[in-house]
Amino acid sequence: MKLFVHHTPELTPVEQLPDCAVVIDVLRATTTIATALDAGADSVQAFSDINRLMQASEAWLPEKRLRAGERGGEKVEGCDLGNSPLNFTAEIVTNKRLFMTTTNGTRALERVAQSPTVITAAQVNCQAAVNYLLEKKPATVWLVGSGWQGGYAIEDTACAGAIALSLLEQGSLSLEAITGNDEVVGAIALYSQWKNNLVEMFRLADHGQRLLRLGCNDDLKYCAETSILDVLPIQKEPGILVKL
Ligand code: 3SL
Repeated sequence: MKLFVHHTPELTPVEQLPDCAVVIDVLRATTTIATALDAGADSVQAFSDINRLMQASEAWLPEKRLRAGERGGEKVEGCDLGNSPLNFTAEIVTNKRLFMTTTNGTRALERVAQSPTVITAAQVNCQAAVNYLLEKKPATVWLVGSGWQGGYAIEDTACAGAIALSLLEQGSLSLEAITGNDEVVGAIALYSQWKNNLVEMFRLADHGQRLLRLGCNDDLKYCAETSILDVLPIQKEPGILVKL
């Protein structure tokens, strides 16, 4: 297994695809996706464009769908929910399809949607992603961060590092054997430095600061919890994720 870390959708190569793409948006899209599927949502359909989301969701009965929209950290008008994972409770999401658009995470999903396998990871379900990779052993794995509007997001790279480090430790693999690009080594170093204080790192992060200004302190704490959910979102057809 060779790992490649790509910090943002924009830095992700366009002329090739991996055997398995792992899309990461710790703050907060892939945390929300894991939380919603764990809580009993039927599926998550991701859109980068709000108009396409509104159109596609019209075909579903209102009682079977939820529209979740976020731009700039805030809920999009006309949607049922924003992107705070804490709002995706069993009471609200059970048996519903979630139609979701976010600033960056859904764009990252779109970027690798044609890969043979696409899964999503965040700190909250990091171990589930590691278990899947250790079991399936895809030859090439891209850990794709969502970033923020084309820029780097430190929390996504730290999560990529958490996955890479767990693969090394639990798969008895050597760093040399799994490293596909320099970013993998950097991600492991970053996670190793902050793994005991991820919340503090999130509070320093650009997007963490943005969320704090919006009053989302509890979201940061929740998003920093490691492997509390044993759920793996996997793409069953382009743009549609279900629980494995
Ligand atoms: O950009 C995204 O995909 C979102 O996760 C951003 S936010 O955390 O909802 O603000």
